[in-house]
Amino acid sequence: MTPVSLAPPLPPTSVPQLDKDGLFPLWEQMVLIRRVEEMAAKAYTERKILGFCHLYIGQESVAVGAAAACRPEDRWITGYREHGQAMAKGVTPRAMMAELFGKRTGASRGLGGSMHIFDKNVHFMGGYGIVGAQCALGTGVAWSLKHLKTGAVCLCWFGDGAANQGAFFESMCLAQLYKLPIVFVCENNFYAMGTSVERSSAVIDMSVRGLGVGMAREQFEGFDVEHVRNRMSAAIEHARSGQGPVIVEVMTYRHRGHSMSDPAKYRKPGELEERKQNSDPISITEERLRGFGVTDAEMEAVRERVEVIAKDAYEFADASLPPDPADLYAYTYAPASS
Ligand SMILES: Cc1ncc(C[n+]2csc(CCOP(=O)(O)OP(=O)(O)O)c2C)c(N)n1
Ligand SMILES: [Mg+2]
Repeated sequence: MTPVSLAPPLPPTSVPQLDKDGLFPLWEQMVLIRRVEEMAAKAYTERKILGFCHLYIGQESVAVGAAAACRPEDRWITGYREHGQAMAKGVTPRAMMAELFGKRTGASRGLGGSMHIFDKNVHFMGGYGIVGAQCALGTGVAWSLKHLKTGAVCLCWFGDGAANQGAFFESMCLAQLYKLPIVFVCENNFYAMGTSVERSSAVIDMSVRGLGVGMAREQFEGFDVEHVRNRMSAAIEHARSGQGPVIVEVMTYRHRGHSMSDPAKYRKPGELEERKQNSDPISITEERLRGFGVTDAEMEAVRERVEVIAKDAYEFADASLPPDPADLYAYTYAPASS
């Protein structure tokens, strides 16, 4: 019997530092994601969007930084707080908003809604409403990627609450055993619905859960989009090179409630304001861009462009038709192959 192997540390990143031209589009993408979600919040209050709606506002740097570290063929699979991840992976604001509105032009043809955005064309393998379920599904995706020798990696996203689910632990065991090309990305936003991590977990560094199966792990702050891109690059390179999976825990914070119907009585007084002031990923990147000499006028021009795209998404969704009732049972099972 060989002794238990300790997980290797993640290597330093090999990607070059971003200059102004590299950082600017990442900021622009974060601004777009936020504005489209603000538009979704407005549509929700107008009852254009029904059912659940979990906003990603405050966490944009995590998805955008991760996307900057990925190749287009890499797969993403995630939970229900997925609007930002979907757009970062390439789902268009129109397809996303139309899905939220439950329209046939939506990414999932209006049959999925906010929690079930899916877009095969950009390898976005879905949001899922069962907490932790995506870990098992993502492990299956990674299994197929390995056996089809695609060279692609699966990013499997979940929250601090999902890190207590049995499916997550079981998935880690298999993924490590078979050295699958998967990065488990735990977005620790400090709360699972209204329960803080301290109240739900004895060990609050979720990434150390990987050590039990010998998985490479790391925990880092996710408010600086470039830092996320660097550490995610290291994790993805490790998984892509065949060395096996990685678990990264990205510390982040959501500015909005758990969902649109959250009374939000569980935060400490002043906590949200302090976080918005000091840890807002968009403001942090804005400061860095100013350091590169970017002017307020240049940023304003982007905000105006983003406003047009977000409004267009809203109007497109509003004007689209609902799904055809004849399609009620379509897409539940794959068509039988002939
Ligand atoms: C298996 C299962 N248990 C419980 C729920 C109810 N539920 C929905 S969201 C949620 C909290 C999950 O929190 P976290 O994983 O931290 O993700 P976050 O909402 O913070 O992004 C719970 C318990 C569920 N959807 N599925
Ligand atoms: Mg959480």
